[in-house]
Amino acid sequence: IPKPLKIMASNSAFGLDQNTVIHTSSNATGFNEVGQYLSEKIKWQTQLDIAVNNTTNTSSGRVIFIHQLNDSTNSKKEAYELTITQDSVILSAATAEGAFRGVQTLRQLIPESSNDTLSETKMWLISSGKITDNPNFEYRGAMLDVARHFFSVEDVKKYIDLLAYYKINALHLHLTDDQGWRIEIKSWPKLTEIGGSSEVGGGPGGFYTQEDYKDLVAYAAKQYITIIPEVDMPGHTNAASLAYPFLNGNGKKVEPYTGIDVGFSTFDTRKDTVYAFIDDVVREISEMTPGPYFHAGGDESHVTKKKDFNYFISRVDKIVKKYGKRMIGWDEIVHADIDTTAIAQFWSNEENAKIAVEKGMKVILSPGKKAYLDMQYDTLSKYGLHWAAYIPVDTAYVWTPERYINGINKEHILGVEAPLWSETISTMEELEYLAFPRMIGYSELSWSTEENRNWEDYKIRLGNQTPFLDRMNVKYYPSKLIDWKKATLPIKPRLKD
Ligand code: NAG
Repeated sequence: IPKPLKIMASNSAFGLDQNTVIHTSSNATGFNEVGQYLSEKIKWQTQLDIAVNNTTNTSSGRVIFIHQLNDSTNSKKEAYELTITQDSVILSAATAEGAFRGVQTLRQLIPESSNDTLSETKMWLISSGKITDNPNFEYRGAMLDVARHFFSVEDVKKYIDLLAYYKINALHLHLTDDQGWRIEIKSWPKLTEIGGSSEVGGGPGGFYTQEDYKDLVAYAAKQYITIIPEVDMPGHTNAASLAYPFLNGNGKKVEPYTGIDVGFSTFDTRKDTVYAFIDDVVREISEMTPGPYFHAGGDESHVTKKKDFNYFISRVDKIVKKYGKRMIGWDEIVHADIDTTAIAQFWSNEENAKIAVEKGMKVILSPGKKAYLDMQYDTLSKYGLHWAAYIPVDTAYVWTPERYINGINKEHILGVEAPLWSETISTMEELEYLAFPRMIGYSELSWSTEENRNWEDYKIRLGNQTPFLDRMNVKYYPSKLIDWKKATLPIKPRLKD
């Protein structure tokens, strides 16, 4: 999972054992790192120590080649080809990013246990054949709300590791909301000093220092995941206004907020000082963010007058552009006068999504009824909300992004993103319960083509994810729709090997 574009199975197997070596294209950027990464993951999964580019050792062992395709006409960024025979595994890609995606496929092909009858040493048999793969959508995202409840750097890193395994390439961090401001801004220190120390339910909150944030960005980048920072405005801004009351535009005295209502706060959209503040925030965050996007929120500004909202969004769009980023906003932003390079993230209003497309903007699909990870699975679900729908594992998977909204087709869609809002969850275990297994289905919805997706086939492959999820110590929701294929051998969680 996600299902590759083309699979041709053949009738033998490659034996992965302690004599196997990994060879990478020496002069291609990033390929050696991908080889090292594969070696670490093989060790984590099998305990085998596989050498990378160790030329002294080649004659005895079978080889995994990771090499760069020289064919510059076929330079699709994330495409790869995997050819497995009895003697070798050849993973080829035009970029290290493509090779990295291919490595995830290879990891999934390594069986859970070794076949010790064939050889004196332990050997893992990888079925032979050829896989040709390329994603259906270029943007395959997950969103995590670290504002309603704060999640530590370690928690987010574990989520990144899990997302990478399923070829997700964008992690959108919802960094600010009414209940908390989670990112250090050096020029406005009270944002985190005051705005960072609360959360839903009155807990202690928390925030990322700039060093923490850079650490997360770098950690994600190594797994070819782009971090998309979100500062939600002009609504959802109580925590910022609590720190700096001049920002507040709703006329009431700013009080700390730890409930779960939405739509009651707003920035003052008419003051230049507010835009000077936003300029600093966008600049500091953009300087730490190598990715091309800045998410400016824009949802549920219920107490901001429409005219003021539109004026605000178009001014923020210009600030975002000034710092070299492309603006993403929730679908409400489409009414403002903004550059058509801005991207609308559809979540609830189909008319807004259609307006985006008429204006020539691209959309990211995050339909609340299908892709909101914070929706309960059913009435008995321990965590989550259900304002949009109950979303069982099959409902989450069975829909077609290209045909979800009339008139919005493949060419209008940048990709799919699954948001996880955190009003009802505060621990990693709770996060995992809502995100898994549904997130795995969203990865297939955004990577695999419609012809390659089928619930009956998917649900078997999902059941086969159990050993990986168990080894990662993921507390997934054990939906009765799935036959969870527990490993026959007890798996000790090896989180930090
Ligand atoms: C919406 C809000 C969000 C909230 C979520 C809960 C968007 C774009 N906005 O009301 O702040 O956490 O639903 O499902 O989703």
